Amino acid sequence: MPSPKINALRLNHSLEDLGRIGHTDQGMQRVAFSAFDVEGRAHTMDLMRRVGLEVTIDPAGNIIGRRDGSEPGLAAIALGSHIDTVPSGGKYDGALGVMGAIECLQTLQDQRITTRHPLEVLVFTNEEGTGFPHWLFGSRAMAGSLAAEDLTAVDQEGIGLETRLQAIGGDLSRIHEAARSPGELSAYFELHIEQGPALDRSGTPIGVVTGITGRAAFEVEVAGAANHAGTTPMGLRHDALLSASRLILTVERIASELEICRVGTVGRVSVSPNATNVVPGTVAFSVEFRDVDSNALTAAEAEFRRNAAEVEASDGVSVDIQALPPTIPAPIKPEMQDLVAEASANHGLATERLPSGAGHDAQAMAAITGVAMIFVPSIDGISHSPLEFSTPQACADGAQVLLDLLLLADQRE
Ligand code: HGY
Ligand code: MN
Ligand code: MN
Repeated sequence: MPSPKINALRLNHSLEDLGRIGHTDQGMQRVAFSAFDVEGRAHTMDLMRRVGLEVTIDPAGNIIGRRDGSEPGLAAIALGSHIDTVPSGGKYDGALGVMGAIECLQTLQDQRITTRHPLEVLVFTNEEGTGFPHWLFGSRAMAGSLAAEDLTAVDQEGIGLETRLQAIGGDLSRIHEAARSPGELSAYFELHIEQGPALDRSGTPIGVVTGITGRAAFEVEVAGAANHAGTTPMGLRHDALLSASRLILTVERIASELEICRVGTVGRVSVSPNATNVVPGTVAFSVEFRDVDSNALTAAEAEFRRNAAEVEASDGVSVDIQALPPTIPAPIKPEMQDLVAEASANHGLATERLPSGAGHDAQAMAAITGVAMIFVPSIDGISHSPLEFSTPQACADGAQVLLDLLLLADQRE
């Protein structure tokens, strides 16, 4: 029997509607815990209720929409992603997975289809980890894998998690109640834009994700000596920005020339006192290395720390390196990949198997259930930018495959 068809126009309208929340001339600003994020969450919960979901918020602020199945003893099949964006980001990253999941539930409701398994739509808190620098926060809380430093962190405004979580209906004092045990969920499926160039270049409509990258991230502070820019001889300076620049070039060298890991990035830098006529006293910057191999991340960290010790000795500065909780790579089981390929073939959609260079909530959820990810093409491979774009057809193809995937899993498990 042919599977039910999602409504492509309705899906793309819901993407446009959500895309207006936090949209500015500089791109999407729906950063986690911001007023735009609070508004986007309220909008999304309203949509979830309209498709018959019972909506709750767990202590980590994750939004959980649940619908019973015909066999209540079965563990729920979950669909989801995130709606928080990076600053000046795009309107498809995360949003497609959430709006696609809601469209699947709307289609089932329209066609009066009840699945055997209960269904859940999950909207995870602070996937990006930009405002509040600990990414995959909600999904790691649900997977029971938060570290102590996740709970004591403060964001760039010096505000802690307790306040931020209260603003979105979470509760830090009960954070560990967000954890769900293995077996509570039957599977977790995530539709997402590729955020890279592979599918667009090959003209393939659906990506079957084979694994999700790991990440080693650090907050680095270089402390030198602020001094007068006009009177301080070059040989007597301890210029924190000069030393930081040497280390920033090292990050690039570790990933490119030395090929120790796949990519390395410094995305955020702050200089103090940040004045034209003052030799910089301190510089704080972010570092992240990514690779599907944990050993490569370990080697990249070691090389970075070795270079930092050299810069300390040569420049007479101190370099403090604080590691964020590591994100381990998550392979996706072949049988879950095959299910995505089968769901795609149901609609004659060609597939390509590829790893994800981006991190996703699915990699956290892999700790407690079987996961699968569906990618659709990002035009020119652009993401985390106002230029991020996926065509309405691509978004509809992805949502259709998500629905077929859920129905195949519902029949099989
Ligand atoms: O940064 C990432 O890889 C993802 O978009 N959070
Ligand atoms: Mn994302
Ligand atoms: Mn992202």
